[in-house]
Amino acid sequence: MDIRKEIFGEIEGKQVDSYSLKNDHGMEVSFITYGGTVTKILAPDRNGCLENVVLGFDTLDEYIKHTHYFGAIAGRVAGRIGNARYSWNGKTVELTPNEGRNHLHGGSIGFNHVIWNEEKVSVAADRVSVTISYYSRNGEEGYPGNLKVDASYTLTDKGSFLIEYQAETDSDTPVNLTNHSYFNLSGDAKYPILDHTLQMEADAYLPLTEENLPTGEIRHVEGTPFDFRQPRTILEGMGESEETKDGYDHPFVLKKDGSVVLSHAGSGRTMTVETDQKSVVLYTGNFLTGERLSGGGTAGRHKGLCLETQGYPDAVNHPHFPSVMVKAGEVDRASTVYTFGVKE
Ligand code: G6D
Repeated sequence: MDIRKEIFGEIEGKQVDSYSLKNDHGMEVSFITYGGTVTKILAPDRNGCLENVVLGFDTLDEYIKHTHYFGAIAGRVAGRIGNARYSWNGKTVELTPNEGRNHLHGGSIGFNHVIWNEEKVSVAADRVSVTISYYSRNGEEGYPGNLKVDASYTLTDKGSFLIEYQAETDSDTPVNLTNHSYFNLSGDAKYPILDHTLQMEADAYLPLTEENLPTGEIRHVEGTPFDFRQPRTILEGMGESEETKDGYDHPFVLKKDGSVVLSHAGSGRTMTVETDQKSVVLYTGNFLTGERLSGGGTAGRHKGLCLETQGYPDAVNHPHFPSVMVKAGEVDRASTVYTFGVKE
């Protein structure tokens, strides 16, 4: 087990570092302190060939310039908040409207655009871990309360990558953090993800408005393109439905302790996602443009898919959704485990 730390660049005189976590079987997870962005996950295929299974870049400048949140932490609140506002205890809170009239992924300078600080590095026989932190000040993007956030990235010797968040605030505020990695198990973004097989323990999904906001309905997946209770490919799922003709960008309601399994027949790679979060947004890279990626591949429509484990989007405006509000003095925790494997 090993951790390597290097300087990745600097922004206005502030250093951005990169960390590479390695286990004893060649698997590697790299991330940078800019946005807590996961830049590389090397995972073996059925022949033991290690390739990058997330979309990423080689330079800081490319991460600063692109608008697709590749690999980044999304927050203070991931997803959209309608009309960039919500009410709490009789007060209306106005947030930054950074996508039309709505608020997306924490605003114009969300957690993906800030430099996180190293808190702790630990190396054990079966895992290596780095914890980074960010102090989000009261009023940032309109959010109330000073929020201290820790994000811990851990790689185990069994091929699991854990992302654990911990947040504490001095005033009631919504918190909904996720990681926005685009996965592509073919390796180095060689092929689109339409042939990836997905199985999700989710009986329901949240239909969306024209603005990609939840309508408030919680709809059963039976007989819909959102039924991944049995494994099927993304393309099979999309079918001819109007809702999914361009791909998916939808929240799924996970069953308690529900998991998600993504696999790619061509490489034999599998990825199992387990989380304590109540939903997962499946986004199939419908709006990706042709950025040149590390490893020589190019981004582009459906060249990666996100499984953004999180609370329900726009929960602050839907009282019947599970709340994402964190009270002053409370500690909010969230964790997701991505376990990589191969199948014959
Ligand atoms: C688009 O609608 C999608 C979002 O879900 C995604 O997170 C973003 O692109 C990167 O806005």
